[in-house]
Amino acid sequence: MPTLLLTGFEPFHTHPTNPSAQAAGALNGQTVGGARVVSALLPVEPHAAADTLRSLLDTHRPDAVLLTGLAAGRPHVTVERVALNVMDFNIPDNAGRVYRDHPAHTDAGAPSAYLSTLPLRAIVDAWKEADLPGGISNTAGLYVCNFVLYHALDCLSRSGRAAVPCGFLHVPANAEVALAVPEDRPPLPYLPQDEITRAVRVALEVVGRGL
Ligand code: PCA
Repeated sequence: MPTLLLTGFEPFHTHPTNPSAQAAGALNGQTVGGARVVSALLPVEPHAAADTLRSLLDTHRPDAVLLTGLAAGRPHVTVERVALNVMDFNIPDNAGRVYRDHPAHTDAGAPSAYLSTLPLRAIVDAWKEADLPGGISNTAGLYVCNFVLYHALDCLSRSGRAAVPCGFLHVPANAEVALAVPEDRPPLPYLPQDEITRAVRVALEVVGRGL
C-alpha cells in the first residue's frame, strides 16, 4: 500500500494549539484513498523543521507528501501553489529568531521558487463536493511553512523524486485558537476542528487516489 506522509506543526506565536497538528494526529495510521497515512509533527523553527522533514522523507520514502500548517486569519482551507526562496518573518519562530530578507536556501544555484506538485484544482473541487469551501493560495507567506515547503520540494527534486506529489495545505484557526485572541484584537475566522480534519482527509483522498 502506498504511504502518504502528513505533517502538522507545533503551536507557535500566541496560539494555544495548532489545528494542523490535531488533524495530523487524528489521521495518523488511517487508510485514506487507498494509502496509509503516516503523520509527524514539525517544530516551528525553520532549520530544525527541514532537518526533521528530510529524515522523514528518507525513513518513510513516502509516495506523496502533504504538509499542513495554521494560517490564522484565513477564513477557509487553502492549498498552496508556490514556495519562494525567501524568509521574511513578521513574528519570531519558536526559538525566538527572526529572519529578514533572507534566502530559504543559500546555495547559489537554488531556484527562486518551487511549484507545488499536488493536484491543486482537484483538491479544491473535492472540497467543494464535500461542502467544504476552500481555494488555491498563491502565497504560503514567508515564514516557517513556506520554508518547509521549499525544502521539501527541493529535497525531492535533488534526490530524483520530483515525481512524488508534494505540497502544503494551510488551515484556518479552530475554536480554541479563536477563543484565545485577546478582546482588544480583531476576531479570527475559525472552523470547528472536525471540519479542519475532514478537509485534510478529503485532500489526502484526492492525492491517494492519484497514486
Ligand atoms: N503556520 C506557520 C508556521 C507554523 C504554522 O502552523 C506558517 O504559516 O508559516
